Amino acid sequence: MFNLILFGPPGSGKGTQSEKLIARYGLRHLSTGDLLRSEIANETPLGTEAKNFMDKGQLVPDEVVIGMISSALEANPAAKGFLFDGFPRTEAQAEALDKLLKLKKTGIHLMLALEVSEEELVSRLLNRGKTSGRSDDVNENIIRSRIAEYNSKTSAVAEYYRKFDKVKQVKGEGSIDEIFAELCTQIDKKKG
Ligand code: B4P
Repeated sequence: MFNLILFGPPGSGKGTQSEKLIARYGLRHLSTGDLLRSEIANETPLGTEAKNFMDKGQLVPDEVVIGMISSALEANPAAKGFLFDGFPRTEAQAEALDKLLKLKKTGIHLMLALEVSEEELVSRLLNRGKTSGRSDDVNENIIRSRIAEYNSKTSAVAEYYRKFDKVKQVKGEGSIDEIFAELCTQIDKKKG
């Protein structure tokens, strides 16, 4: 198995690059943002709870997203690897993911961390908000809250994986294809 985390602040290109990476490497894409938005669209109790946090630009509670990822892993026993997009976002989520993967006798092989300036993030997300219909993309204050949540709670997750020498930083500004090429270079190096 090959398990990859695509990491970075909101708007750094995780969703965009994930689509291309799963096509190239045949990994199963697990995006907690997409899973949560699907719960909201289906008006489930979990979705109703998550929406309260997402609309304010806050992280959804750990137990909710960990439970979702655990079910998604169970539902894909034959996957040849996973691409985790937007997860883990806290140290507690990282520890839980390690435990879940250990049960499957595997682990995280690589974290690719996209680096993008705050002004570029805000401009990309406001731009996406014009067409995405996402309530968390239309208001600059909410976008800045998401970036603040990332700085206070999520950026430490990279430190967690750095201890195990699993992190590669990649410049997330430039054309989508240039960034994709650099991500592939890092994956191919790791896979050997
Ligand atoms: P996510 O769905 O993960 O959304 P995101 O971080 O905003 O987006 P992403 O990073 O994938 O977007 P992309 O850059 O591809 O999370 C949404 C919310 O869900 C969170 O705020 C939180 O409340 C909740 N949540 C999710 N996971 C959670 C967890 N594990 N724990 C707790 N809460 C959780 O795209 C951005 C825009 O940039 C697009 O318009 C794209 O076209 C553009 N773009 C991409 N690459 C570009 C480039 N190179 N140049 C120019 N534009 C580019």
